Amino acid sequence: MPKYSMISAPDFMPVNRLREIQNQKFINVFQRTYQNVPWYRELLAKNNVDPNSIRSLADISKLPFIKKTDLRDTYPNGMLATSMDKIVRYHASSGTTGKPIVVPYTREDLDVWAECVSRCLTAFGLDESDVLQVGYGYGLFTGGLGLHDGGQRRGCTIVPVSGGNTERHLMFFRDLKVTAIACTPSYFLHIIDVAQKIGFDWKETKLKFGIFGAEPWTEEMRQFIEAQTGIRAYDIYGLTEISGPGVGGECSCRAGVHIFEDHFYPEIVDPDTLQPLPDGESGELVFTTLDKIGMPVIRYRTRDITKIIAEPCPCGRTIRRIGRISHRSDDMMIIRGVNVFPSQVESVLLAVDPGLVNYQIYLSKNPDGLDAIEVKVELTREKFAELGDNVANLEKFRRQIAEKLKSTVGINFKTTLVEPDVIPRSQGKMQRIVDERNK
Ligand code: DLL
Repeated sequence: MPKYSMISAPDFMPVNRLREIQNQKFINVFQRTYQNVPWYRELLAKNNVDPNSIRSLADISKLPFIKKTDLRDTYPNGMLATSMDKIVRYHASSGTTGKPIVVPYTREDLDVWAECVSRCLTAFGLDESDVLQVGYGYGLFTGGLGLHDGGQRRGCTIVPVSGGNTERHLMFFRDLKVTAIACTPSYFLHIIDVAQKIGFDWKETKLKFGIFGAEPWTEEMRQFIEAQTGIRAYDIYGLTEISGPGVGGECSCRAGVHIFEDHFYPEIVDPDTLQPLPDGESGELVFTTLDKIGMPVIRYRTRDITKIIAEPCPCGRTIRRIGRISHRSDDMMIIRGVNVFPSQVESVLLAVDPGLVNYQIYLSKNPDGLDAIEVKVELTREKFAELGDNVANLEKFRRQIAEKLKSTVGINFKTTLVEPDVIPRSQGKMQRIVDERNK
């Protein structure tokens, strides 16, 4: 049995003990939220739920869900469940429309968050000897400060570069003997791109771990990143409303994301009927925060689509896993009746050529009012040098992609090849879908 630090011991707790803890914490957080948040009392009254009927975790399905719009509508402090003098920090998630969702944290909330990120790092294999460079943005976004505090808790040396400044990232990788980089997968693609342009040699670094999350990314993308740089890439998951990065993360088996269930209770529900789904079935991930003091949420709908993997993981962790988040329900495009996700497009492109990592999907309306979908695919420098001035070969390559998209996804994509450096790069979350339907 490998040696684990105290901090990761809860990951290996006997399941019945874990369920007992969840049960006790659930009753406590439910009662606290009911007593302290008038909005929640009204929600229960509107849904005819008698709070006395909630006696254990088995009763959770009697409770209504909390939606993203509820947090927006109660902006800024309508969901606060403690007094303001206990709040030591705010973070916010920026959404695409309207007001942001702001989340207040107490000292205890920050403590649980740092513990969970630290448990993720332990599961990836980091320890006190590691030098962790943080390339997630610092600020209201939880990525930067989340990895910073968690990495420090793990005892790593932190290099807080934040997003941007790509050449400085590369310089520090080499000069500060950085062993781990944490950033969005799309920003790491940009780092790889810049490294290639300036002739950076990855072998001159000690980089071993990539800690990637905050947006969906595919297995094919993992293989591309690893082949280019020689690191091992790990998935870290989380969302601001629940805490930030570190709601879950992979272990060395890399066969799903372990959820820190002693703090965040997961459920999967059918996004249409809202009925709970059995383990193994895909649906919307819902969380109840079991310890949150500042802004607890009970049955919060994440809009992330995944499934619970109940089988024990070979790593020995007893906390359950979820499948990688392939997409958010908001990112699902319905094109002529067919459900399409950006991750399907990504898998197809990378299967045709592992370098086709820069792409964007455009949605528009045909003159007849039907939805049209176009994928713009950026050629790699090598492919551009090989095909650039040969129109027939370019067309052949374009058709190869279009046909593979049609046969895999089931609809016709307008497929356009573009030159290197045309698709906008991102320092944070990459916008893969450009929706021009309402323009
Ligand atoms: O993205 C927190 C985070 C920071 C996670 C750094 C991991 C690393 P939000 O900005 O609130 O918080 O966005 C949360 O991002 O509901 C998912 O849709 C998506 N997301 C986060 N991690 C992953 C992942 C942070 N590993 C939203 N895979 C979530 C797929 C992810 N999607």
